[in-house]
Amino acid sequence: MNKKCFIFDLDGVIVDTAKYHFLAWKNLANNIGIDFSQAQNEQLKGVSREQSLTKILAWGGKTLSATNFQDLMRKKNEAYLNYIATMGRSELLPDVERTIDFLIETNQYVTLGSASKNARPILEKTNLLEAFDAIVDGNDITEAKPNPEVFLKAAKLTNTQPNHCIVFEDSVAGIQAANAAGMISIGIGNESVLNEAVHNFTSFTEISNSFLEELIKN
Ligand code: B16
Ligand code: MG
Repeated sequence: MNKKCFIFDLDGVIVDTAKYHFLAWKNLANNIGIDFSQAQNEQLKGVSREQSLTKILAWGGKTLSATNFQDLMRKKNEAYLNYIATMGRSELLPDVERTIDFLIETNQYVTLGSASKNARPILEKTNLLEAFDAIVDGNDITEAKPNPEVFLKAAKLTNTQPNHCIVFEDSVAGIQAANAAGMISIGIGNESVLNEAVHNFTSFTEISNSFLEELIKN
C-alpha cells in the first residue's frame, strides 16, 4: 500500500480565516493612511506576519522605527485573535473534514504546513489537532513561503520523499513553495490566481475520493 504525505495549508484551506487576516490588515493599513485592496491581499496570503507588514509599508511608501513596527504587528495579531476568538467547527471549509477522514481511513500521512503562528490554537478550536501526524507552522520555520522550508519539514517529519507529497494551498506563495519543494501542488480557490498549481479546484467539494485514490496510487 502506498503511503503518501498530504500537507494541508491552514488559513484559506482548512478554515475560512483568510477573510479575518484581510480585515485585520485592511483596518491597520487604513489607520496609517495606506489603501489596501483585495488584489494586494492575495499577495499576503501564505506570507508571514512580518513580511506582510513590510509589504504593506512598502506599498504605502512608509518606513517605521523597529519599535513601531513591532507595535503594529502586535496590534494586527490582537485584531485577528479577536476575530477568531469565537471560532468553532462551523468555520471549517466545505468537505475538508471528509477529505481528512478519507486520508486517515486509507492510512495516509496527514500533516499541516502553515505560515501562521496561530495554527495550533485554531486546530484545537476546530477539534482537528488529533487528526494530524505532524504539524509545521510559523513557529517552526525561518523562511516564509514561497521558500519550500515549511513543506520540506513536514515531509521530513513523516520520512516521506518530496515527490510523494501532495500540498493543498490557497496562496500563490504556497503553490510556488510546493512546486519548489518538488511536490504535487493542488490549488484550492481561484484557478486564474493559482495557475501555477498542478491541479486546481474551487473547494474540497470538487475533490472526489477516487481522485484522492489516484494521487495515492501514482
Ligand atoms: P499569523 P497559512 C498564513 O497562514 C496566512 O495565509 C497569512 O495571511 C498570514 O499572514 C500568515 O499565515 C501568518 O499568520 O499572523 O497567524 O502568524 O495560509 O500559511 O496557513
Ligand atoms: Mg493559506
